[in-house]
Amino acid sequence: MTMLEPCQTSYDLAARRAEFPILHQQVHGRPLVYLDNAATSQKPQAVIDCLQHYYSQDNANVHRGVHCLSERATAAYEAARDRVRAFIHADRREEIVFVRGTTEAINLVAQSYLRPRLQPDDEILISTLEHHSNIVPWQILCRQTGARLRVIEISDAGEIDQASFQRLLGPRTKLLAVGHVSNALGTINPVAEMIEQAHTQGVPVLVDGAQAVPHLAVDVQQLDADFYAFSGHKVYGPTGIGVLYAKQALLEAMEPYQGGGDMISKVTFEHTDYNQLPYRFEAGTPNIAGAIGLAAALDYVDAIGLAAIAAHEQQLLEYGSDALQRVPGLRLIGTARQKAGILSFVMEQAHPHDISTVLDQFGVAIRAGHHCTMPLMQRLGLPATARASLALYNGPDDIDALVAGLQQVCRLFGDR
Ligand code: C6P
Repeated sequence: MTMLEPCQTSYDLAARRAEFPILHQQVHGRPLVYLDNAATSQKPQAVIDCLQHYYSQDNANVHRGVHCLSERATAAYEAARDRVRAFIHADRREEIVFVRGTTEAINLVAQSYLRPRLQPDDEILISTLEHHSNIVPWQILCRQTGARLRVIEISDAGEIDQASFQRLLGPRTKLLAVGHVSNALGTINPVAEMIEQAHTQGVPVLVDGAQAVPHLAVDVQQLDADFYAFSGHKVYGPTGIGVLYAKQALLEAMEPYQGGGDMISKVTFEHTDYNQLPYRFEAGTPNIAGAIGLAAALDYVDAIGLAAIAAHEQQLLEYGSDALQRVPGLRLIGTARQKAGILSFVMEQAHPHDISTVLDQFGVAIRAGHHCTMPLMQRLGLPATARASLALYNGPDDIDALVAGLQQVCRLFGDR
């Protein structure tokens, strides 16, 4: 197979890579090629420095102390909330709830918003593409309330079947919960149109934005999303921090599902008055450093610009799709017209886990498995896929290294 020409771009890839210290190492004697960004992305020096500064200069609990460190920590934590608000274009800081990640955000909506509003035979609508984090919380809720989970079909290319959506959206639907970008296939779903459609029937919408926020500019007001969830660690921030955006009127009408410190304004043994928004939903000491680190990550992304990042990644996605399709026996899984950041594939010669093991010997990190989308894999008739997922520091040379590793898979497991 001939190597492809690197794609032409004015994007300063070398500068970007220089900002990520972890990338500058060898794995099994080869330069690390990190293509597992959908699982978690690497952290730029700016985020690492921010965390180090926080822990070495400002660390204290928030909203509690009147001493200097506590005031500094509180100011930085609340500034992080403002940063997130601006990043996703929310109207108000009260609409930004810090959580552990996308999973916790969805569970919060399930238990605090939807549970008290569900009757037996009500319906929750999701799609076949969903991550387990956008399936299981609704299943738990269905078991708790007698409601039913309805699932929108997809095409073989991995696009949501809009006719199926129209059919299933009805008077019993109490929530539509849909991913913005599929983690397993990379499909960008037409969430704005789906939200508009759902709203015509008075159905609120939760968008799982875990795989969208690192790749697309998100404007929650333009989308008119009722709830939007994402994780810090996929957008170059720390693990253990994430965001639930929710329209203020919805948050106002919700009961907290976790009780404890910080979410109260007054407690007696008889009664508790809850704190104002958004603290009502942030029980216990939050991940202060995580929130501050997330703000640094969003600053970093904004400084480069999501438009530039998206253009670079799209070019790379095309380059990667072309290159992979030339590998004998390889089939791309997920060929939607609108995609972001994901190259999922299977090979006739080898199981995805074997592919991943061989690639690791080449220093190439990908993910193999069901990607926490077992029902989707079942729909596609596959036990697993191999998945290369892109970030702003990947380049054509990373794809070339991936392809070189796959050629070794062909040699080891036999060409067709
Ligand atoms: N997907 C992947 O390798 P947490 O774990 O809460 O940060 O994110 C969960 C989650 C929810 N929705 C989508 C679309 C996701 O992709 C993920 C995380 C990772 O694809 C780990 S399974």
